[in-house]
Amino acid sequence: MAGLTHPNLIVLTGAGLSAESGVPTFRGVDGLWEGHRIEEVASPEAYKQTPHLVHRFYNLRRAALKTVEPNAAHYALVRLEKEWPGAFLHVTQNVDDLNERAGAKKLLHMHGQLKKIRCVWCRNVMDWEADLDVTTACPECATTGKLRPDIVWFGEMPYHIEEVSQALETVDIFVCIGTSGVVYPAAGFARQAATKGAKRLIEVNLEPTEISGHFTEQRQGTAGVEVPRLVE
Ligand code: BJW
Repeated sequence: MAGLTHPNLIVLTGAGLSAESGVPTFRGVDGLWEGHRIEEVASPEAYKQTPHLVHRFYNLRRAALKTVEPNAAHYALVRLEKEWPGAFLHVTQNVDDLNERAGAKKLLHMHGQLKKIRCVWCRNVMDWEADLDVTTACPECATTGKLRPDIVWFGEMPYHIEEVSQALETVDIFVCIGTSGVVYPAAGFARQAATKGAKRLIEVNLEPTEISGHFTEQRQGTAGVEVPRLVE
């Protein structure tokens, strides 16, 4: 994939990366959760109005992580991370831990992680594997009812934006895998990369997306097949 001697590479991934592992995407045919759109369960307003529903949504998904494994695309990205001659950054919108389980190190979770929780009272962020509900007390400050998934909901500021913006300044190659390109700010990264002078912009997806027009190359197919092929 290289061309320049030490090109800077950014990989942006979305739900399509983990789809073949059995993690449902948000906007596909299986995109509704118990009849709810993601916007109805992933916002501060939803959490305020129906905290039980929101906790159940995240408890089920946190528990489901135990039943899934990384796929060929996760492993191929780790190979790329290890062998890439220039700067490498993988920015994922995914909240699962499949990249880490495949061995990823240079990874930023911009929408948080299912296996982390946060106390809105004492602000501590903690690793968490069990179920969470409105009666759970914070292990750090003992306050009850202030723990929430450490997930970036609609209307909240995604994590690591400064770091990503800086990397976009000097990006040479931008690869986007398995995202529908409808959720900002991530949906704007391809356009930003193009504006900053990235020479190759590659999109891997089952189908054209809202942002396909910004890419110089399309790899239409499953991430499990197309990502290892791209990395070879
Ligand atoms: C395959 C495949 C296979 C399948 N192989 N491919 C109007 C205009 C612009 C912005 C806004 C607006 N109104 C509101 C906003 C802001 C809002 C937003 O973007 N809303 C849009 C819906 C319009 N954004 C926010 O609120 C964000 N914060 C923010 O903007 O703060 C202000 C700010 C300003 C400036 C700079 C910085 C900040 C926060 C967004 C938080 C998103 N959170 C979620 C849920 C939480 C995580 C969780 O519970 O899991 O994150 S929403 C959900 O969508 C999740 C995902 O990370 C995110 C993106 O989804 P993704 O990954 O693209 O999945 P899908 O399902 O949409 O697509 C899957 C794709 O894979 C498809 O294309 C398939 O074809 C493909 N695929 N199988 C390859 N095997």
